[in-house]
Amino acid sequence: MKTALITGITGQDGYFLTKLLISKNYNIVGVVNGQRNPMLNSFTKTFPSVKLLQADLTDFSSLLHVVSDVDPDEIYNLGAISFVGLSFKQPELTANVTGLGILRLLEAVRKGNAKKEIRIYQASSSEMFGKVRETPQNEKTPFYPRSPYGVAKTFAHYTCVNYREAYGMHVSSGILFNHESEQRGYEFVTRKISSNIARIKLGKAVNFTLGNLQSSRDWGYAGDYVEAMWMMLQEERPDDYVIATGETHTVYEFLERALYYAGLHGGIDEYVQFDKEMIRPSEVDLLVGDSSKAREVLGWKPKVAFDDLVELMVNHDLRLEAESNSK
Ligand code: F7E
Repeated sequence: MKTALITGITGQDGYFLTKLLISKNYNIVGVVNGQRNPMLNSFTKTFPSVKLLQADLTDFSSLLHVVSDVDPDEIYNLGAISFVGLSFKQPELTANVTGLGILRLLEAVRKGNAKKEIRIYQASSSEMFGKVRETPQNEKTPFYPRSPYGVAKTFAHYTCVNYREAYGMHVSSGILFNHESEQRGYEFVTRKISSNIARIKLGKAVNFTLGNLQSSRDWGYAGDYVEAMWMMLQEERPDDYVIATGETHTVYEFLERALYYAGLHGGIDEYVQFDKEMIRPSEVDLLVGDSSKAREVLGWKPKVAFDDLVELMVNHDLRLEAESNSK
């Protein structure tokens, strides 16, 4: 039985990866930090067999202990300050957790002197492409990050490349484009839209606020994307892979589709007000990924299309809101 150690296990990707690895009969250990994680209760209820240990990506000694105690076959580093908007407000914290976190983890693996080779997955991000140098973006496209989050992820990405080359470590990075689901945090634009539209549909709200509706993202389904993470670590040779659908849509289009699936037929202005607080000091205007390498080498492909993604998120939030009425 293989053992996987997962940082950031209580987030969206942690949820789907845990489900996938349970179905593959892994022993799973999650890293959790801090005294109060709001997601902890629901996570332990959903996954009672998963062991959780206290450690923090900003605390090298805690990582060293966890890696040595657990002796994992695979490590998935999903832990990060992952909200781009917040990274502008807390750039140093973002650099420390999102950037330096993987450096500490890699050092903990190196210093831990494990007898077997530990395979490591790093959650790299399409935010590294930022002000894109070419379209679509692939593994060879130069990076031009546009936020403290993107800068930190770029540092982390190159750290992984360097540890692979310098020490021969089995470290792979998935350059994941936006991936959403019914488990997505409410601060991200897709979930903000699906949850607010559900509230409007059920008469609990009349409108909500958004910022820039013109940016374009390559949105896939998180459940599909965690499969790619696992596939990367099953390869003999560690490498970097773009994981994306190859389709791009504006925030406006996501909003339009969500209104349609909720059966709200008014104009967008009726439901959405502009909030200048949501405008970022520098924005990523257009992302669209070319995942040919992952498709050819790993045999990975996305299964959930854009319209299906919007529909499933809206339906889920309509159900959630209706259930909370009946309680
Ligand atoms: O923003 C615009 C916003 O916060 C998408 C993270 O998972 O994917 C994600 O980063 C777009 C941006 O995601 C609101 O300005 C408009 O252009 O959902 P988001 P993101 O910044 O693309 C990458 C791949 C990651 O790695 C990140 O960790 O939507 N937008 N109005 C808004 N965004 C938010 N959050 N809230 C608004 O009200």
